[in-house]
Amino acid sequence: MAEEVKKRAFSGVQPTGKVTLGNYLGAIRNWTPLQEQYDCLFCVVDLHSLTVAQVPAELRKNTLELVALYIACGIDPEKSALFIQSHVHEHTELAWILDTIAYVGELNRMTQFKDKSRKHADNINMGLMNYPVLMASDILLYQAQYVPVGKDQVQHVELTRDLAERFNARYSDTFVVPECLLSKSGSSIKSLQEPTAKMSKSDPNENGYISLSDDIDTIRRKLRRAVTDSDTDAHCVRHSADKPGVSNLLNIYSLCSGTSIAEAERLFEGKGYGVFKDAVADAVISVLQPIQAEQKRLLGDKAYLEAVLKRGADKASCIAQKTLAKVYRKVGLIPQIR
Ligand code: AQP
Repeated sequence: MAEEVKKRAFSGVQPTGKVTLGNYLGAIRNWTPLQEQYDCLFCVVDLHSLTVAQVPAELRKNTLELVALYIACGIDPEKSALFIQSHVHEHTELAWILDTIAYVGELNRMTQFKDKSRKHADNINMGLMNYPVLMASDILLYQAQYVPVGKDQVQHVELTRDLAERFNARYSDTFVVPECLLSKSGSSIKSLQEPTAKMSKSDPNENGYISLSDDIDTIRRKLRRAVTDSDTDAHCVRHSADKPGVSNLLNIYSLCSGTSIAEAERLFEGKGYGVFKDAVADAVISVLQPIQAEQKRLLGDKAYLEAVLKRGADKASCIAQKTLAKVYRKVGLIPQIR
């Protein structure tokens, strides 16, 4: 009997700093169950992180820490390919081809480009604008059907779909047109200080985010300081659009404790924000502590991490080479005789 071909899923995180609870609940955590169903590739997208200024030694450290974190969060290198983007040179090569069919106007309209241009006004480089084209290349290179991401990346996946369809229409069927896989409740974790904005690892206000490497005291302190809502219903733990701060904390509590939001509202009825925030901290700590311990253990075993990365890059390269060769042929480039 013919073996069933699994559909493919691809995703990645940039090693731009300390990974946040938002990255974890919105993306990484949702990758683990996919490994059973799909052929998964998970990438540390180091080339993307160069779009904002990096200290080279820190970038190297963050990259390795992120590799260990993926495994500590449940990515199993026996099931999924885990690799570093810059180890597979086809990512940048395909990005160039896609650049030739991407329009300046559509890249100019990307929300992340506008946000980051505001935040890094002294460094609005071409890479920042080109970021979504490189991301499209990451995905299309592997003919991935599914891209598990948080809400903030949906616009980039839509652009990836547009580029795939445009290329297919111009040069005949080549790319799988991918779809987003969004988790129901973790797709947008908000800043603890500004609960209408997303929690982000490059937030200059450290109290806005919980980093996956924060210690117990820091997690408690940040959650106690989290902005709540001063409405007539003050101290009422309720999930609603007019209470973005409390709703965000309820969301975090629910995702970390496995309690539904309705159940959590009942649990904290009449108890006040202080008790609620301490319970959110307990729930977050219980999720992060085992991850931190495992990440630390893995970082002590460099040889293992290197072997995982080599195996991951070998598997990824194999798929990437095939796609790129097909693309080069379709656009009219002459293959090199070897
Ligand atoms: N607040 C969030 N809630 C849910 N999901 C989130 N993601 C990011 N923030 C949240 C998801 O995490 C994945 C990896 O993101 P990334 O590091 O590649 O880039 P990003 O989306 O730009 O994340 P950050 O934390 O805001 O990074 P910086 O500050 O460096 O730009 C993606 O799937 C994203 O949706």
